[in-house]
Amino acid sequence: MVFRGPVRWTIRRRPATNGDAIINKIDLQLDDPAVQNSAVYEAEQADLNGATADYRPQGQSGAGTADIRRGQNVTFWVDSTSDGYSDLAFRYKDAGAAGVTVNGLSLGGGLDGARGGNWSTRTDRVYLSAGINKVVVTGYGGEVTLDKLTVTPVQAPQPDVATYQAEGGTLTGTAQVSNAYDMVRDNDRGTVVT
Ligand SMILES: [Ca+2]
Repeated sequence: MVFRGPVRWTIRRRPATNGDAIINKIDLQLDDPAVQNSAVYEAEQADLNGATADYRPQGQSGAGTADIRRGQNVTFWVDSTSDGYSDLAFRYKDAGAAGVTVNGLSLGGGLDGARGGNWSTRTDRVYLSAGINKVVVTGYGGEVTLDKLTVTPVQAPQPDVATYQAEGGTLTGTAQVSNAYDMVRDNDRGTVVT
């Protein structure tokens, strides 16, 4: 892994710590948008089941395309670093129709409507599981020329999370602050309210 730009390390210690600090974990967040960019899966490099790789120049991405006829399919193994939504963009053309499944679930509609030899792109926002996801394009009729699948993770908005420590509140009744609980760690300040 290559880090670009400044890296800031922040280590919090519990107030009761004396001597050496013990680091439980370090979280790294990658802020470089260039690294978090889309992943491109060329159809001609996918698993072709009956579909044919076509390397004729036709304005495609990469070296070629995959020609898909009825009953043939192309399988992409899409890697996702986490659970969440991604935009799947299929670039295709020619007079045919094909359906798409993601992890066995069919997407509504299909790849069709491309006419006149022009490239079209269909984009679907789908939920991917962390790890490997199976995306299959299956021909329904005619011939679909599939160029590539582009996968772009949808960046989740950062939640506005505010943390209020219990010991920072107003104590009433028999409530009192204690630091006698060693299991309190990570995001806590080492004290609890009992
Ligand atoms: Ca291609």
